[in-house]
Amino acid sequence: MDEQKIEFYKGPAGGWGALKSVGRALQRQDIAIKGAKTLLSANQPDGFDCPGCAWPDRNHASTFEFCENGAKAVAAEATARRAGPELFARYSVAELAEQSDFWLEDQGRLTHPMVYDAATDHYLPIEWDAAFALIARHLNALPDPNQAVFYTSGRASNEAAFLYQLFVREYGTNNFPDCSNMCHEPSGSGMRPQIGVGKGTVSLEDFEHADAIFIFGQNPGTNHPRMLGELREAHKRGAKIVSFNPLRERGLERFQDPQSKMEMATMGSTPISTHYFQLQVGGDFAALKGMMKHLVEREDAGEQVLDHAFIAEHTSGIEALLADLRAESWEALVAESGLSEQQIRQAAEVYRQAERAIVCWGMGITQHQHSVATIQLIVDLLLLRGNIGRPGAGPCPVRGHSNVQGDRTMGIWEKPPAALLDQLEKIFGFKPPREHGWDVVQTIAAMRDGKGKVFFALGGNFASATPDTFETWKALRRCELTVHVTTKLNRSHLIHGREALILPCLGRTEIDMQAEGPQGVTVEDSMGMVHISKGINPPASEHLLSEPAIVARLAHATLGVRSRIDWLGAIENYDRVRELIEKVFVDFHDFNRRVAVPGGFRLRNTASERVWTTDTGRANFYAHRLPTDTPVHRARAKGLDTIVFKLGTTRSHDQYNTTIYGMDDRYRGVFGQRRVVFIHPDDIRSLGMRDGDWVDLQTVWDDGQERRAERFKLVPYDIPRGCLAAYYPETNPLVPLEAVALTAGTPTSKSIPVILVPHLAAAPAPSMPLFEGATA
Ligand SMILES: Nc1nc2c(c(=O)[nH]1)N[C@H]1C(S)=C(S)[C@@H](COP(=O)(O)OP(=O)(O)OC[C@H]3O[C@@H](n4cnc5c(=O)[nH]c(N)nc54)[C@H](O)[C@@H]3O)O[C@H]1N2
Ligand SMILES: Nc1nc2c(c(=O)[nH]1)N[C@H]1C(S)=C(S)[C@@H](COP(=O)(O)OP(=O)(O)OC[C@H]3O[C@@H](n4cnc5c(=O)[nH]c(N)nc54)[C@H](O)[C@@H]3O)O[C@H]1N2
Ligand SMILES: [Mo]
Repeated sequence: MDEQKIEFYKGPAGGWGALKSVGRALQRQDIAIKGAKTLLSANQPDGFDCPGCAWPDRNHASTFEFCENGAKAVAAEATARRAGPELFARYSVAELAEQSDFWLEDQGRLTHPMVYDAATDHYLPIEWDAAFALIARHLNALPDPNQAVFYTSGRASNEAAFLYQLFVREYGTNNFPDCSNMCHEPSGSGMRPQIGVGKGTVSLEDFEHADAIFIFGQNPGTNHPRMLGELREAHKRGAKIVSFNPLRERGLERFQDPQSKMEMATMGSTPISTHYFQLQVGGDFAALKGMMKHLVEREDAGEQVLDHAFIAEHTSGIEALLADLRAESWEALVAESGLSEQQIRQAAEVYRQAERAIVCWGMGITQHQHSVATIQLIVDLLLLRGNIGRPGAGPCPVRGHSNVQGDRTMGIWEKPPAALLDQLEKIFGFKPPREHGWDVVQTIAAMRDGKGKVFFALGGNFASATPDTFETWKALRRCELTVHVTTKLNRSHLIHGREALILPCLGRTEIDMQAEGPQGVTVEDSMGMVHISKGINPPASEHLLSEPAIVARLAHATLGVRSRIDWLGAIENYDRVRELIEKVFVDFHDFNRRVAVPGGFRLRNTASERVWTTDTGRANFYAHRLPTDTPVHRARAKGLDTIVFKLGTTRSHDQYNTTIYGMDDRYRGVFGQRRVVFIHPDDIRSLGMRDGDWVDLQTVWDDGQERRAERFKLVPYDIPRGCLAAYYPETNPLVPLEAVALTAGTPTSKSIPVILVPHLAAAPAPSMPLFEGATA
């Protein structure tokens, strides 16, 4: 294992550090020349879509855009390592479960479909047809299709996602929990009633015109490295970049562009943020209200701040918002945001002085109890000055998984709009279920309570990504059947139902050969651009099937002659799947032709045209009272004799969600380890503890259940007092299942009320190794 150390990182984000790190990643995966060639095909017009993140490509039709974490994601998939039947013959499931998450994925690509054998506690190879027959038998035996659930992770292509929702709805349920439920769900829930679309309205060109870019709760240096290129350019032409983040994140401070020969040769770098506001975890709500209050005060003092013409022509509800802002007290806004009145006014002045403004946000905004309201305040702020639907302005929720936005567009949604169901009925002639299905949290509760019996996952790592880990594990273990379509071995395959299958699939980087030749799939990025993705590597094993093929063959096996759809015909050539997509969704007209153009096409976004498909036919302002009833407020009101902290769980630089690439978090100065908790030095002293002490984190909750994550090292950090940060997924056992964003159901992974207690070396080890290093 690498040396464990904590060392302040002095360099800029990007630069040579990023190049070195890619070299190591390729070496780890035993990739030589092939890897380099694979990297050069990422985000090329005739290559595959990078499986890293959903940030759009600027030069989709020209040069390769270097991105460290994109390269790591590609290397992880194109690895030369294999996890074949020998691995499963050598280790029982109980033995595999003893291994860390890092070790599991590090075994490499899965090569054969596997079935769980309870008699020996081993996974054994199974033929594809037998696997599909097994699933079909379970599905057809359920008295009610709503006892089955179909999870999706956001890497699935449009084609796979479309066929999947079609199959599941023809089968008879809307139980579509997906990773979006844990991610940007509140963005859609907030914006849809407000501006008529659940997506951002900006495109990359808008970044060239914005005078100010606000970034709330995002760490692009790690999670969207290519976004730094846009921010760097914006900074260079004098745009103001304003970050709101409790932690000082390196990538939001300085960036050395590996694409710039000049910066690389001279060790130069470009500053990113012109303003950095280190607010309290969850303080954005109050900060946003404060910014708007400042604008209204200036307006009331006789200045022309608001865009009255826009407000009059395009919006509804301004009076209630203004009244609410006028009544709000600065004292409360300061207390809740953790920023001074002057800081809030300063941020608001940057906004006021900008002719055109963009607001970006990520998980720091979406994973709280009041996320939906916070997002509506962001949109209010934009609407006050007409910053939607003109160049250089608009909301920009920055999505995570590379096709998470496309999956939702294709109908992966537990709350499908009636219009989609009508359309499916009209075109395919079956009666889709009308009742809404379960989201992620509802699915876990339903399986735990015995109401969900068959769990099928198209990608992802449900057992590790979800909240309240042990409740989730109980839930999965109560299932009659669990099935995972996957590229690599992960925890979810070991926390299985009475019967279980692992179905290995092709990755994005691989050639997808079907009856009529090699196929491409399509994806939609965070800004609504749809383009084709074609693999270039030979498949990791000859036994792999593509995701569309798995879905189609399963549908054929399950529905048989009952079905109105020619499943096997559809996958002979994915053009046929796209023809079905275009029949259902008008925005995909001429799909095959338009996606054949290098770079693809942009989906229509009505809000960006100032067409408001809302209940009022206008953009709606929403007024929201400052909340004082969050779990953290309640926990603090208990009067415990120790500090109740607000814990935000976050990603390290060496991970992709639950996939751990390595043990370093370079920009935060953490090396060789992950069980750390970032804390203000004065809080360490107040607790009577010292740097480097080992602590357990314990959730303060009302249901009498103990939620504890053990053995974390205290790391003094530039973070506000009363706040903590630690990595996900190690901290997921701390998130109570019922702690969700109001109306969106998203687990509140960024604001968990916790206390710290000294870790007793003698404490019994957890019964199962909890993620990497837990038992070290
Ligand atoms: N390399 C890599 N790329 C990824 C991923 C990955 O794991 N690795 N994951 C992908 C996915 S699915 C997603 S959703 C995105 C996630 O990308 P991000 O949205 O950047 O996600 P996080 O790392 O969880 O946290 C973001 C930031 O929120 C800050 N924060 C925490 N609490 C608060 C708060 O209350 N207010 C504010 N203003 N900030 C807060 C944290 O300090 C952190 O800087 O990235 C995608 N891209
Ligand atoms: N505490 C806490 N919890 C969180 C979050 C947080 O910030 N804090 N973030 C949440 C967010 S934003 C998200 S999006 C979720 C992520 O939840 P998921 O999407 O479920 O998790 P991932 O870790 O992205 O899934 C990784 C697995 O996907 C499989 N995989 C990779 N490529 C492919 C492919 O091409 N096809 C298929 N079929 N499988 C593939 C691999 O087996 C890999 O093990 O986690 C959420 N959970
Ligand atoms: Mo995500």
